[in-house]
Amino acid sequence: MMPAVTARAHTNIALVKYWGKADTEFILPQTSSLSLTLDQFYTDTTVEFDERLAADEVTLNNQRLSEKASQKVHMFLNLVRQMTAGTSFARVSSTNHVPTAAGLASSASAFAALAGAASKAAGLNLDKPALSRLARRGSGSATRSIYGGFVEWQAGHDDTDSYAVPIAEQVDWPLAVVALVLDPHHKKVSSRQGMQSSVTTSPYYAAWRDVVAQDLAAIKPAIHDHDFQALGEILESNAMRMHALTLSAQPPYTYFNGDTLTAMDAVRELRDQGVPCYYTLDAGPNLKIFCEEPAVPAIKQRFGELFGTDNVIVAHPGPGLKFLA
Ligand code: 2P0
Repeated sequence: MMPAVTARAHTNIALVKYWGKADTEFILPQTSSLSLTLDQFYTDTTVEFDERLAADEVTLNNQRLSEKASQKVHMFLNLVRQMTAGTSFARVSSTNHVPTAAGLASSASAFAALAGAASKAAGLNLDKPALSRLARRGSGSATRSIYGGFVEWQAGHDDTDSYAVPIAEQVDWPLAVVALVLDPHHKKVSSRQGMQSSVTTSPYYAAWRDVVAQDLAAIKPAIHDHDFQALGEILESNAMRMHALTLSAQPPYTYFNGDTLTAMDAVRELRDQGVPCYYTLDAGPNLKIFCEEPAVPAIKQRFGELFGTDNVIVAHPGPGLKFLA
């Protein structure tokens, strides 16, 4: 039996989004993307390979997952076994540290933590680019969660050169992200299905690729110069243009609900009142509002009034993958 290994990875929020694959088997993206790793939401995962097991055993938040629910984990462990020529099955135990029912649980932190724990438990000693490539095979956004702070996933051309690079791991800028917890009223289209439908059916997809190239080129100097207005304008328009790919798909769909539109209006009103803040959102209704630290109280107060203080969570830049003792 090999020793158990525990790894912790934080989730990330993309400022320039990944929304579409060039290769669905290897999870190669259509474009590069750029994110900020967040301190508040993370996953701890322990992996132990044990030759006595007859199958992989996967536990999430102390609940044993069914064969079907653990299929993605099983496939991921097969990749690790291929890399080591190992044959043992593994015991995987994972805990998501995200507010219950917040809709913030993320495959990003899950597969980044699993990549770390499973590879090390199998006796591999992967460097960060190799860990990022491995995490990518589980979920695209996990590619970026190997690093802390601002991170770019460079699309690359194939499995060997599609991985994340840190832009600024230590964020020396008092940024905050106010995350809203808005209830999804309808069954959501998974990111995986949604982005594929955008690639194959949205007439705007080619324009999206251009948008991403321009936004990536412009956001890096904004990060370097701590130019909050430039950063905010780019991340907000990039999010809206990503969501335009859902509205323009066939069949059309949206991740927005009524609360999403109310919250977007409130962000614009706050800006009009002189509170600098900009929103982004992923494949769900929850806005994440970027601001600098002095603006946090006004934003918390306004969204607490609208949606309840329990539904407003303040996050900050977070760290990359760590191994726990
Ligand atoms: C992102 N999202 O850049 C984008 C923006 C959601 C909106 O990556 O199919 O779970 O596992 O690669 O990474 C969410 O999709 O999708 C995502 P797969 P993933 O963060």
